[in-house]
Amino acid sequence: MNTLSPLQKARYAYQPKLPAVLQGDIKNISCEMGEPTEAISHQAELKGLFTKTYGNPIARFVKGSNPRAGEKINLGVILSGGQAPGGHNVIAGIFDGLKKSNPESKLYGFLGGPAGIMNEKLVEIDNAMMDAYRNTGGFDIIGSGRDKLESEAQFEQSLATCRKYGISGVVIIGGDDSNTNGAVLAEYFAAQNSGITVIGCPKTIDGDLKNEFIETSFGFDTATKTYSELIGNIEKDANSAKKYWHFIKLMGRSASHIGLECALQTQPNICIISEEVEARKMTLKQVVDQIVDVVVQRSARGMNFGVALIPEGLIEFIPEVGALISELNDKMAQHADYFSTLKTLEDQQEWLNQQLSRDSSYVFSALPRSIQEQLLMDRDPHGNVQVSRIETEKLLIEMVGQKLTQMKMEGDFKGSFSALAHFFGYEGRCAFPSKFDSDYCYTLGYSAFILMSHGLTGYISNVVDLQNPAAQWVPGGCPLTMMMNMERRHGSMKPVIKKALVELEGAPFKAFAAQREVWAVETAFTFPGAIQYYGPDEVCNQPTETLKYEKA
Ligand code: FBP
Repeated sequence: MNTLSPLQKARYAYQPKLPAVLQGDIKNISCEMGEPTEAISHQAELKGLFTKTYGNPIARFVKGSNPRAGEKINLGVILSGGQAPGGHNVIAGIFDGLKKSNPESKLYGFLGGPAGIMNEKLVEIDNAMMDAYRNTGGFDIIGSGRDKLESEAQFEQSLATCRKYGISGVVIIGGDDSNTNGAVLAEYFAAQNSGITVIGCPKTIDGDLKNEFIETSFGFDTATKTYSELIGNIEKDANSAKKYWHFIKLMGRSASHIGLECALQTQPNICIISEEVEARKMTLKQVVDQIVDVVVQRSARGMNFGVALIPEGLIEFIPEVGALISELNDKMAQHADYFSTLKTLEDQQEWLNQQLSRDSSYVFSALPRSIQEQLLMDRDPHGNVQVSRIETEKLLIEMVGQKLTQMKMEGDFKGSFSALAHFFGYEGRCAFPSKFDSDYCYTLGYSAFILMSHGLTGYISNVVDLQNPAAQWVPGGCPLTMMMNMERRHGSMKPVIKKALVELEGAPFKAFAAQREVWAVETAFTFPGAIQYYGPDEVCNQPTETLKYEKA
Protein backbone atom coordinates (compact mmCIF):
# COMPACT_ATOMS: atom_id res chain seq x y z
CA MET A 1 0.00 0.00 0.00
CA ASN A 2 1.26 3.49 -0.87
CA THR A 3 1.85 5.75 2.11
CA LEU A 4 1.19 9.41 1.42
CA SER A 5 3.67 12.07 2.46
CA PRO A 6 2.21 15.07 4.35
CA LEU A 7 3.02 17.31 1.35
CA GLN A 8 1.27 14.89 -1.01
CA LYS A 9 -1.86 14.96 1.16
CA ALA A 10 -1.78 18.74 1.41
CA ARG A 11 -1.28 19.15 -2.33
CA TYR A 12 -4.19 16.85 -3.17
CA ALA A 13 -6.39 19.33 -1.35
CA TYR A 14 -5.06 22.48 -3.06
CA GLN A 15 -7.67 24.15 -5.28
CA PRO A 16 -5.83 25.71 -8.22
CA LYS A 17 -6.73 29.28 -9.10
CA LEU A 18 -8.49 30.17 -12.35
CA PRO A 19 -8.54 33.50 -14.23
CA ALA A 20 -11.62 35.60 -13.43
CA VAL A 21 -13.26 34.93 -16.82
CA LEU A 22 -13.22 31.18 -16.17
CA GLN A 23 -14.69 31.43 -12.69
CA GLY A 24 -18.40 30.83 -12.12
CA ASP A 25 -20.84 28.94 -14.32
CA ILE A 26 -19.02 27.20 -17.18
CA LYS A 27 -22.07 27.66 -19.43
CA ASN A 28 -21.50 31.41 -19.28
CA ILE A 29 -18.16 31.42 -21.07
CA SER A 30 -18.17 32.32 -24.71
CA CYS A 31 -15.41 32.61 -27.35
CA GLU A 32 -14.63 35.91 -29.04
CA MET A 33 -12.95 35.25 -32.41
CA GLY A 34 -10.30 37.57 -33.89
CA GLU A 35 -9.04 38.00 -37.45
CA PRO A 36 -7.80 35.09 -39.65
CA THR A 37 -4.15 34.20 -38.98
CA GLU A 38 -1.11 33.24 -41.09
CA ALA A 39 1.76 30.82 -40.43
CA ILE A 40 5.09 32.39 -39.47
CA SER A 41 6.58 31.40 -42.85
CA HIS A 42 6.02 28.98 -45.78
CA GLN A 43 2.38 30.16 -45.79
CA ALA A 44 1.49 28.78 -49.23
CA GLU A 45 2.92 25.31 -48.52
CA LEU A 46 1.22 25.12 -45.14
CA LYS A 47 -2.08 26.33 -46.56
CA GLY A 48 -1.83 23.50 -49.08
CA LEU A 49 -1.09 20.93 -46.37
CA PHE A 50 -3.72 22.12 -43.89
CA THR A 51 -6.63 22.90 -46.18
CA LYS A 52 -9.24 22.43 -43.41
CA THR A 53 -7.53 23.97 -40.41
CA TYR A 54 -5.16 26.64 -41.76
CA GLY A 55 -5.48 30.27 -40.77
CA ASN A 56 -8.29 30.14 -38.20
CA PRO A 57 -8.73 33.19 -35.93
CA ILE A 58 -7.41 33.53 -32.38
CA ALA A 59 -10.06 32.80 -29.73
CA ARG A 60 -10.43 34.73 -26.43
CA PHE A 61 -12.79 33.74 -23.66
CA VAL A 62 -15.34 36.32 -22.55
CA LYS A 63 -18.37 36.20 -20.32
CA GLY A 64 -21.39 35.26 -22.42
CA SER A 65 -23.08 31.99 -23.17
CA ASN A 66 -22.11 28.69 -24.69
CA PRO A 67 -25.12 26.95 -26.19
CA ARG A 68 -23.23 23.66 -26.49
CA ALA A 69 -22.08 23.53 -22.86
CA GLY A 70 -24.00 20.90 -20.95
CA GLU A 71 -23.95 18.35 -23.78
CA LYS A 72 -22.97 14.85 -22.73
CA ILE A 73 -19.69 14.10 -24.53
CA ASN A 74 -16.65 11.86 -24.29
CA LEU A 75 -13.14 13.27 -24.57
CA GLY A 76 -9.69 11.68 -24.69
CA VAL A 77 -6.36 12.99 -23.41
CA ILE A 78 -2.77 12.11 -24.36
CA LEU A 79 0.42 12.98 -22.49
CA SER A 80 3.17 13.18 -25.09
CA GLY A 81 6.96 13.55 -24.83
CA GLY A 82 9.15 14.17 -21.80
CA GLN A 83 7.55 14.65 -18.40
CA ALA A 84 6.93 18.19 -17.17
CA PRO A 85 5.57 19.22 -13.75
CA GLY A 86 1.88 20.04 -13.92
CA GLY A 87 0.68 17.52 -16.51
CA HIS A 88 -1.72 16.00 -13.99
CA ASN A 89 -3.27 19.40 -13.41
CA VAL A 90 -3.91 19.89 -17.12
CA ILE A 91 -5.88 16.65 -16.99
CA ALA A 92 -7.62 17.82 -13.80
CA GLY A 93 -8.62 21.06 -15.54
CA ILE A 94 -10.11 19.16 -18.50
CA PHE A 95 -11.80 16.71 -16.15
CA ASP A 96 -13.35 19.37 -13.91
CA GLY A 97 -14.53 21.45 -16.89
CA LEU A 98 -16.09 18.41 -18.51
CA LYS A 99 -17.83 17.18 -15.35
CA LYS A 100 -19.05 20.67 -14.43
CA SER A 101 -20.56 20.95 -17.87
CA ASN A 102 -22.25 17.54 -17.64
CA PRO A 103 -21.43 15.03 -14.88
CA GLU A 104 -22.25 12.15 -17.21
CA SER A 105 -19.59 13.10 -19.73
CA LYS A 106 -16.51 10.88 -19.73
CA LEU A 107 -12.78 11.54 -19.95
CA TYR A 108 -10.57 8.76 -21.33
CA GLY A 109 -6.81 8.76 -20.83
CA PHE A 110 -4.79 7.18 -23.64
CA LEU A 111 -2.06 5.05 -22.13
CA GLY A 112 1.65 5.50 -22.89
CA GLY A 113 1.38 8.58 -25.11
CA PRO A 114 0.21 8.71 -28.73
CA ALA A 115 0.59 4.91 -28.94
CA GLY A 116 -2.50 4.66 -26.70
CA ILE A 117 -4.86 6.19 -29.26
CA MET A 118 -3.30 4.18 -32.11
CA ASN A 119 -3.43 0.86 -30.25
CA GLU A 120 -6.72 1.40 -28.43
CA LYS A 121 -5.11 1.39 -24.99
CA LEU A 122 -7.13 3.69 -22.77
CA VAL A 123 -8.69 4.02 -19.36
CA GLU A 124 -11.66 6.02 -18.13
CA ILE A 125 -10.51 8.64 -15.63
CA ASP A 126 -12.99 8.81 -12.76
CA ASN A 127 -13.13 10.99 -9.66
CA ALA A 128 -11.09 8.69 -7.44
CA MET A 129 -8.35 8.33 -10.03
CA MET A 130 -8.22 12.07 -10.70
CA ASP A 131 -8.16 12.99 -7.01
CA ALA A 132 -5.11 10.79 -6.44
CA TYR A 133 -3.04 12.89 -8.83
CA ARG A 134 -4.14 16.50 -8.37
CA ASN A 135 -1.27 19.02 -8.01
CA THR A 136 1.35 16.26 -8.13
CA GLY A 137 4.31 15.86 -10.47
CA GLY A 138 4.92 13.09 -12.97
CA PHE A 139 2.92 11.71 -15.86
CA ASP A 140 2.21 8.41 -14.14
CA ILE A 141 -1.56 8.81 -14.19
CA ILE A 142 -1.64 7.50 -17.79
CA GLY A 143 2.03 7.51 -18.83
CA SER A 144 3.64 9.26 -21.78
CA GLY A 145 5.45 8.32 -24.97
CA ARG A 146 7.31 9.84 -27.90
CA ASP A 147 5.56 8.05 -30.79
CA LYS A 148 4.93 10.17 -33.83
CA LEU A 149 1.50 10.18 -35.41
CA GLU A 150 2.24 10.48 -39.10
CA SER A 151 1.11 7.62 -41.30
CA GLU A 152 -2.32 7.22 -42.85
CA ALA A 153 -2.66 3.87 -41.06
CA GLN A 154 -1.97 5.50 -37.67
CA PHE A 155 -4.57 8.18 -38.33
CA GLU A 156 -7.12 5.55 -39.33
CA GLN A 157 -6.43 3.56 -36.16
CA SER A 158 -6.79 6.72 -34.07
CA LEU A 159 -10.08 7.53 -35.75
CA ALA A 160 -11.32 3.97 -35.20
CA THR A 161 -10.47 4.19 -31.47
CA CYS A 162 -12.30 7.49 -31.08
CA ARG A 163 -15.37 6.20 -32.93
CA LYS A 164 -15.49 3.02 -30.86
CA TYR A 165 -15.52 4.97 -27.58
CA GLY A 166 -17.69 7.83 -28.84
CA ILE A 167 -14.84 10.29 -28.31
CA SER A 168 -15.55 13.65 -29.92
CA GLY A 169 -12.39 15.48 -28.88
CA VAL A 170 -8.75 14.69 -28.11
CA VAL A 171 -6.40 16.87 -26.05
CA ILE A 172 -2.70 16.39 -26.79
CA ILE A 173 -0.47 17.66 -24.00
CA GLY A 174 3.01 18.05 -25.45
CA GLY A 175 5.89 20.12 -26.77
CA ASP A 176 6.51 21.49 -30.26
CA ASP A 177 6.77 18.08 -31.93
CA SER A 178 3.71 16.68 -30.13
CA ASN A 179 1.61 19.74 -30.95
CA THR A 180 2.73 19.35 -34.55
CA ASN A 181 1.26 15.82 -34.29
CA GLY A 182 -1.88 17.46 -32.92
CA ALA A 183 -2.14 19.84 -35.88
CA VAL A 184 -1.76 16.99 -38.36
CA LEU A 185 -4.30 14.83 -36.54
CA ALA A 186 -6.79 17.72 -36.38
CA GLU A 187 -6.44 18.19 -40.13
CA TYR A 188 -6.97 14.48 -40.77
CA PHE A 189 -10.07 14.31 -38.55
CA ALA A 190 -11.47 17.41 -40.24
CA ALA A 191 -10.75 16.04 -43.73
CA GLN A 192 -12.68 12.89 -42.77
CA ASN A 193 -15.63 15.01 -41.59
CA SER A 194 -15.39 12.98 -38.40
CA GLY A 195 -16.57 15.78 -36.12
CA ILE A 196 -13.69 14.93 -33.78
CA THR A 197 -11.70 17.92 -32.58
CA VAL A 198 -8.08 18.16 -31.42
CA ILE A 199 -6.69 20.72 -28.97
CA GLY A 200 -3.06 20.99 -27.82
CA CYS A 201 -1.57 22.19 -24.52
CA PRO A 202 1.96 23.68 -24.35
CA LYS A 203 4.15 21.38 -22.29
CA THR A 204 7.94 21.19 -21.99
CA ILE A 205 10.44 22.04 -19.30
CA ASP A 206 12.73 23.21 -22.13
CA GLY A 207 10.77 26.46 -22.47
CA ASP A 208 11.13 26.43 -26.27
CA LEU A 209 7.44 26.24 -27.13
CA LYS A 210 7.03 29.95 -26.72
CA ASN A 211 5.84 32.97 -28.70
CA GLU A 212 3.65 36.03 -28.31
CA PHE A 213 0.69 33.85 -27.31
CA ILE A 214 2.44 31.07 -25.42
CA GLU A 215 4.32 33.09 -22.84
CA THR A 216 5.84 29.96 -21.34
CA SER A 217 5.35 26.23 -21.64
CA PHE A 218 4.24 24.53 -18.46
CA GLY A 219 6.87 22.77 -16.36
CA PHE A 220 9.59 25.36 -17.09
CA ASP A 221 8.80 27.24 -13.89
CA THR A 222 9.04 24.20 -11.61
CA ALA A 223 11.97 22.54 -13.37
CA THR A 224 14.13 25.68 -13.35
CA LYS A 225 13.28 26.37 -9.71
CA THR A 226 14.22 22.80 -8.82
CA TYR A 227 17.53 22.98 -10.71
CA SER A 228 18.24 26.41 -9.25
CA GLU A 229 17.77 25.05 -5.75
CA LEU A 230 20.29 22.30 -6.53
CA ILE A 231 22.74 24.69 -8.21
CA GLY A 232 22.46 27.03 -5.22
CA ASN A 233 23.26 24.11 -2.91
CA ILE A 234 26.30 23.22 -5.00
CA GLU A 235 27.42 26.85 -5.03
CA LYS A 236 27.20 26.86 -1.22
CA ASP A 237 29.32 23.71 -1.13
CA ALA A 238 31.82 25.07 -3.64
CA ASN A 239 32.22 28.25 -1.62
CA SER A 240 32.60 26.27 1.61
CA ALA A 241 35.09 23.66 0.42
CA LYS A 242 36.81 25.98 -2.07
CA LYS A 243 38.41 23.08 -3.93
CA TYR A 244 36.21 22.05 -6.86
CA TRP A 245 34.97 23.42 -10.12
CA HIS A 246 31.47 22.04 -10.73
CA PHE A 247 30.43 21.63 -14.36
CA ILE A 248 26.66 21.27 -14.42
CA LYS A 249 24.90 20.24 -17.60
CA LEU A 250 21.27 21.32 -17.62
CA MET A 251 18.44 19.80 -19.60
CA GLY A 252 16.83 21.58 -22.49
CA ARG A 253 17.23 19.75 -25.75
CA SER A 254 18.03 22.68 -28.06
CA ALA A 255 17.36 26.02 -26.48
CA SER A 256 19.31 27.35 -23.49
CA HIS A 257 16.28 28.86 -21.74
CA ILE A 258 16.78 26.55 -18.74
CA GLY A 259 20.47 27.48 -18.38
CA LEU A 260 19.72 31.18 -18.74
CA GLU A 261 16.90 31.11 -16.18
CA CYS A 262 19.01 29.14 -13.69
CA ALA A 263 21.89 31.58 -14.19
CA LEU A 264 19.60 34.51 -13.45
CA GLN A 265 18.44 32.71 -10.30
CA THR A 266 21.86 31.58 -9.03
CA GLN A 267 24.57 33.87 -10.52
CA PRO A 268 27.17 31.22 -11.34
CA ASN A 269 30.70 32.00 -12.58
CA ILE A 270 30.00 30.70 -16.07
CA CYS A 271 26.87 29.94 -18.04
CA ILE A 272 27.28 29.04 -21.69
CA ILE A 273 24.36 30.03 -23.91
CA SER A 274 24.26 27.81 -27.00
CA GLU A 275 22.50 30.42 -29.13
CA GLU A 276 25.36 32.88 -28.48
CA VAL A 277 27.95 30.23 -29.34
CA GLU A 278 26.18 29.69 -32.63
CA ALA A 279 25.71 33.39 -33.38
CA ARG A 280 29.38 34.07 -32.70
CA LYS A 281 30.34 30.99 -34.73
CA MET A 282 32.53 29.77 -31.87
CA THR A 283 34.56 26.62 -32.28
CA LEU A 284 34.79 24.01 -29.54
CA LYS A 285 38.29 25.28 -28.84
CA GLN A 286 37.00 28.84 -28.35
CA VAL A 287 34.33 27.63 -25.91
CA VAL A 288 37.07 25.84 -23.97
CA ASP A 289 39.33 28.91 -24.05
CA GLN A 290 36.53 31.06 -22.68
CA ILE A 291 36.09 28.71 -19.71
CA VAL A 292 39.85 28.47 -19.16
CA ASP A 293 40.05 32.24 -19.06
CA VAL A 294 37.58 32.40 -16.15
CA VAL A 295 39.30 29.55 -14.29
CA VAL A 296 42.64 31.33 -14.61
CA GLN A 297 41.26 34.72 -13.55
CA ARG A 298 39.62 33.25 -10.46
CA SER A 299 42.70 31.24 -9.62
CA ALA A 300 44.81 34.41 -9.76
CA ARG A 301 42.49 35.79 -7.07
CA GLY A 302 43.02 32.68 -4.96
CA MET A 303 39.74 30.98 -5.93
CA ASN A 304 40.38 27.55 -7.38
CA PHE A 305 36.70 26.74 -7.41
CA GLY A 306 33.59 27.73 -9.24
CA VAL A 307 30.37 26.72 -10.93
CA ALA A 308 29.79 26.47 -14.69
CA LEU A 309 26.41 25.83 -16.28
CA ILE A 310 26.39 24.00 -19.60
CA PRO A 311 23.21 23.70 -21.68
CA GLU A 312 22.39 20.17 -22.77
CA GLY A 313 22.12 21.13 -26.43
CA LEU A 314 25.44 23.04 -26.62
CA ILE A 315 27.16 20.44 -28.77
CA GLU A 316 24.64 20.93 -31.60
CA PHE A 317 25.13 24.71 -31.58
CA ILE A 318 28.88 24.68 -32.07
CA PRO A 319 28.74 25.29 -35.82
CA GLU A 320 31.32 22.64 -36.79
CA VAL A 321 29.65 19.98 -34.61
CA GLY A 322 26.15 21.15 -35.63
CA ALA A 323 27.06 20.65 -39.30
CA LEU A 324 28.43 17.20 -38.46
CA ILE A 325 25.24 16.24 -36.59
CA SER A 326 23.02 17.41 -39.40
CA GLU A 327 25.04 15.34 -41.91
CA LEU A 328 24.91 12.35 -39.55
CA ASN A 329 21.12 12.73 -39.17
CA ASP A 330 20.59 12.71 -42.93
CA LYS A 331 22.98 9.83 -43.65
CA MET A 332 21.69 7.71 -40.77
CA ALA A 333 18.08 8.29 -41.88
CA GLN A 334 18.75 7.66 -45.57
CA HIS A 335 20.74 4.46 -44.93
CA ALA A 336 19.02 3.34 -41.74
CA ASP A 337 18.90 -0.36 -42.64
CA TYR A 338 22.52 -0.55 -43.69
CA PHE A 339 23.67 1.54 -40.73
CA SER A 340 21.98 -0.84 -38.30
CA THR A 341 24.13 -3.71 -39.63
CA LEU A 342 27.34 -1.89 -38.60
CA LYS A 343 27.98 -3.19 -35.12
CA THR A 344 31.28 -1.61 -34.05
CA LEU A 345 32.35 2.02 -33.91
CA GLU A 346 35.26 1.16 -36.22
CA ASP A 347 32.87 -0.19 -38.89
CA GLN A 348 30.61 2.82 -38.50
CA GLN A 349 33.55 5.17 -38.74
CA GLU A 350 34.88 3.54 -41.88
CA TRP A 351 31.48 3.89 -43.57
CA LEU A 352 31.04 7.47 -42.32
CA ASN A 353 34.41 8.47 -43.75
CA GLN A 354 33.01 7.77 -47.22
CA GLN A 355 29.69 9.50 -46.49
CA LEU A 356 30.57 12.67 -44.60
CA SER A 357 32.06 15.84 -46.03
CA ARG A 358 35.78 16.32 -45.41
CA ASP A 359 35.22 18.91 -42.67
CA SER A 360 32.66 16.83 -40.79
CA SER A 361 34.77 13.72 -41.10
CA TYR A 362 37.66 15.62 -39.53
CA VAL A 363 35.51 17.02 -36.70
CA PHE A 364 34.13 13.55 -35.97
CA SER A 365 37.55 11.91 -35.83
CA ALA A 366 38.86 14.62 -33.46
CA LEU A 367 36.16 13.90 -30.84
CA PRO A 368 36.80 11.48 -27.95
CA ARG A 369 35.50 7.96 -28.55
CA SER A 370 32.78 8.26 -25.91
CA ILE A 371 31.31 11.35 -27.62
CA GLN A 372 31.55 9.69 -31.05
CA GLU A 373 29.53 6.76 -29.71
CA GLN A 374 26.98 9.08 -28.12
CA LEU A 375 26.55 10.99 -31.40
CA LEU A 376 25.75 7.76 -33.21
CA MET A 377 23.07 6.58 -30.80
CA ASP A 378 19.52 6.14 -32.10
CA ARG A 379 17.58 9.33 -32.86
CA ASP A 380 14.25 9.86 -31.11
CA PRO A 381 11.10 9.24 -33.20
CA HIS A 382 11.13 12.91 -34.27
CA GLY A 383 14.67 12.60 -35.66
CA ASN A 384 16.37 14.49 -32.80
CA VAL A 385 19.79 13.51 -31.43
CA GLN A 386 19.31 12.43 -27.81
CA VAL A 387 21.41 15.23 -26.38
CA SER A 388 20.59 14.27 -22.80
CA ARG A 389 22.86 11.27 -23.38
CA ILE A 390 25.84 13.22 -24.72
CA GLU A 391 28.25 13.99 -21.90
CA THR A 392 29.24 17.51 -22.95
CA GLU A 393 30.07 18.45 -19.36
CA LYS A 394 32.72 15.70 -19.22
CA LEU A 395 34.07 16.63 -22.64
CA LEU A 396 34.55 20.22 -21.48
CA ILE A 397 36.17 19.19 -18.20
CA GLU A 398 38.62 17.03 -20.13
CA MET A 399 39.48 19.73 -22.66
CA VAL A 400 39.73 22.52 -20.05
CA GLY A 401 41.94 20.24 -17.91
CA GLN A 402 44.24 19.50 -20.85
CA LYS A 403 44.62 23.16 -21.69
CA LEU A 404 45.37 24.10 -18.07
CA THR A 405 47.96 21.33 -17.76
CA GLN A 406 49.67 22.67 -20.85
CA MET A 407 49.54 26.22 -19.46
CA LYS A 408 50.96 25.00 -16.17
CA MET A 409 53.91 23.42 -17.96
CA GLU A 410 54.50 26.71 -19.75
CA GLY A 411 54.27 28.63 -16.46
CA ASP A 412 51.01 30.42 -17.40
CA PHE A 413 48.81 28.82 -14.74
CA LYS A 414 49.83 28.39 -11.13
CA GLY A 415 46.60 27.30 -9.55
CA SER A 416 44.82 23.95 -9.35
CA PHE A 417 41.86 22.63 -11.30
CA SER A 418 39.81 19.80 -9.89
CA ALA A 419 36.43 19.42 -11.55
CA LEU A 420 33.25 17.43 -10.94
CA ALA A 421 30.54 16.73 -13.50
CA HIS A 422 26.79 16.87 -12.82
CA PHE A 423 23.75 16.54 -15.01
CA PHE A 424 20.44 17.97 -13.80
CA GLY A 425 17.53 16.91 -15.93
CA TYR A 426 15.42 14.07 -14.70
CA GLU A 427 15.65 15.51 -11.16
CA GLY A 428 13.33 18.35 -12.13
CA ARG A 429 10.89 16.92 -14.63
CA CYS A 430 8.58 15.25 -12.14
CA ALA A 431 8.83 17.59 -9.18
CA PHE A 432 5.67 18.70 -7.39
CA PRO A 433 4.46 21.57 -9.60
CA SER A 434 5.09 25.03 -8.17
CA LYS A 435 2.01 27.07 -7.39
CA PHE A 436 2.49 28.83 -10.72
CA ASP A 437 2.54 25.56 -12.66
CA SER A 438 -0.36 24.13 -10.60
CA ASP A 439 -2.56 27.11 -11.49
CA TYR A 440 -1.27 27.54 -15.04
CA CYS A 441 -1.75 23.88 -15.94
CA TYR A 442 -5.23 23.71 -14.44
CA THR A 443 -6.15 26.83 -16.46
CA LEU A 444 -4.71 25.32 -19.65
CA GLY A 445 -6.74 22.14 -19.17
CA TYR A 446 -9.94 23.98 -18.27
CA SER A 447 -9.46 26.21 -21.34
CA ALA A 448 -8.82 23.18 -23.58
CA PHE A 449 -12.22 21.84 -22.53
CA ILE A 450 -13.89 25.19 -23.26
CA LEU A 451 -12.27 25.38 -26.72
CA MET A 452 -13.62 21.89 -27.45
CA SER A 453 -17.03 22.71 -26.12
CA HIS A 454 -17.11 25.50 -28.73
CA GLY A 455 -16.29 22.99 -31.45
CA LEU A 456 -12.84 24.45 -32.22
CA THR A 457 -10.12 22.18 -33.61
CA GLY A 458 -6.42 22.51 -34.45
CA TYR A 459 -5.95 25.00 -31.60
CA ILE A 460 -3.55 25.18 -28.68
CA SER A 461 -4.84 26.30 -25.31
CA ASN A 462 -3.10 29.54 -24.35
CA VAL A 463 -2.95 31.95 -21.43
CA VAL A 464 -1.33 35.40 -21.49
CA ASP A 465 -0.41 38.05 -18.91
CA LEU A 466 1.18 35.35 -16.77
CA GLN A 467 3.26 37.89 -14.86
CA ASN A 468 0.06 38.93 -13.07
CA PRO A 469 -1.82 37.04 -10.34
CA ALA A 470 -3.85 34.13 -11.77
CA ALA A 471 -7.16 35.96 -11.47
CA GLN A 472 -5.92 38.49 -14.08
CA TRP A 473 -4.64 35.96 -16.62
CA VAL A 474 -6.21 36.05 -20.09
CA PRO A 475 -7.03 32.56 -21.44
CA GLY A 476 -8.11 31.43 -24.91
CA GLY A 477 -6.83 29.45 -27.89
CA CYS A 478 -4.52 29.94 -30.88
CA PRO A 479 -4.62 28.01 -34.16
CA LEU A 480 -1.63 25.68 -34.31
CA THR A 481 -0.93 26.51 -37.96
CA MET A 482 0.04 30.07 -37.05
CA MET A 483 3.06 28.71 -35.12
CA MET A 484 4.30 26.51 -37.96
CA ASN A 485 6.98 26.56 -40.62
CA MET A 486 8.68 23.96 -42.83
CA GLU A 487 11.88 22.33 -41.54
CA ARG A 488 14.18 19.53 -42.58
CA ARG A 489 13.45 16.37 -40.54
CA HIS A 490 14.70 12.83 -41.23
CA GLY A 491 16.16 14.09 -44.47
CA SER A 492 13.03 15.81 -45.90
CA MET A 493 11.00 19.01 -45.41
CA LYS A 494 8.14 18.69 -42.88
CA PRO A 495 5.60 21.09 -41.36
CA VAL A 496 6.60 21.73 -37.74
CA ILE A 497 5.95 24.20 -34.94
CA LYS A 498 8.93 26.53 -34.73
CA LYS A 499 11.11 26.16 -31.66
CA ALA A 500 11.78 29.37 -29.75
CA LEU A 501 15.47 29.76 -28.97
CA VAL A 502 17.04 32.24 -26.57
CA GLU A 503 16.96 35.67 -28.19
CA LEU A 504 20.25 37.48 -27.82
CA GLU A 505 18.40 40.78 -28.14
CA GLY A 506 15.83 39.69 -25.54
CA ALA A 507 15.65 41.19 -22.05
CA PRO A 508 16.57 37.99 -20.11
CA PHE A 509 19.79 37.45 -22.08
CA LYS A 510 20.70 41.13 -21.89
CA ALA A 511 20.24 41.12 -18.11
CA PHE A 512 22.52 38.09 -17.87
CA ALA A 513 25.12 39.52 -20.26
CA ALA A 514 25.24 42.76 -18.27
CA GLN A 515 26.25 40.94 -15.10
CA ARG A 516 28.18 37.85 -16.15
CA GLU A 517 31.64 39.42 -16.15
CA VAL A 518 31.23 40.30 -12.50
CA TRP A 519 29.83 36.86 -11.65
CA ALA A 520 32.80 35.25 -13.45
CA VAL A 521 35.53 36.67 -11.27
CA GLU A 522 33.71 37.42 -8.05
CA THR A 523 31.79 34.90 -6.03
CA ALA A 524 28.31 36.36 -6.38
CA PHE A 525 26.32 33.14 -5.91
CA THR A 526 22.67 33.38 -4.88
CA PHE A 527 20.73 30.60 -3.20
CA PRO A 528 17.05 30.37 -4.12
CA GLY A 529 16.29 27.42 -1.82
CA ALA A 530 13.48 24.93 -2.28
CA ILE A 531 10.16 25.64 -3.96
CA GLN A 532 7.64 26.78 -1.37
CA TYR A 533 3.96 25.94 -1.56
CA TYR A 534 2.74 27.75 1.52
CA GLY A 535 3.74 31.15 2.80
CA PRO A 536 4.07 34.75 1.66
CA ASP A 537 3.83 35.65 -2.03
CA GLU A 538 7.49 36.63 -2.33
CA VAL A 539 8.56 33.05 -1.61
CA CYS A 540 5.79 30.99 -3.18
CA ASN A 541 4.22 33.06 -5.94
CA GLN A 542 7.16 34.39 -7.93
CA PRO A 543 7.21 33.83 -11.71
CA THR A 544 10.52 32.94 -13.37
CA GLU A 545 13.12 35.66 -13.92
CA THR A 546 12.71 35.07 -17.67
CA LEU A 547 9.01 35.88 -17.51
CA LYS A 548 9.64 38.90 -15.30
CA TYR A 549 12.22 40.34 -17.73
CA GLU A 550 10.17 39.51 -20.79
CA LYS A 551 7.03 41.10 -19.42
CA ALA A 552 8.70 44.06 -17.69
P1 FBP B 1 10.17 17.43 -24.56
O1 FBP B 1 9.44 18.23 -23.55
O2 FBP B 1 10.42 18.21 -25.80
O3 FBP B 1 9.50 16.15 -24.82
O4 FBP B 1 11.61 17.10 -23.99
C1 FBP B 1 11.97 17.33 -22.69
C2 FBP B 1 13.29 16.67 -22.39
O5 FBP B 1 13.38 16.64 -20.98
C3 FBP B 1 14.54 17.33 -22.99
O6 FBP B 1 15.00 18.39 -22.20
C4 FBP B 1 15.49 16.17 -23.02
O7 FBP B 1 16.50 16.34 -23.98
C5 FBP B 1 14.61 15.02 -23.36
O8 FBP B 1 13.32 15.34 -22.87
C6 FBP B 1 15.07 13.72 -22.76
O9 FBP B 1 14.29 12.71 -23.29
P2 FBP B 1 14.06 11.30 -22.62
O10 FBP B 1 13.05 11.49 -21.55
O11 FBP B 1 13.50 10.49 -23.72
O12 FBP B 1 15.37 10.83 -22.09
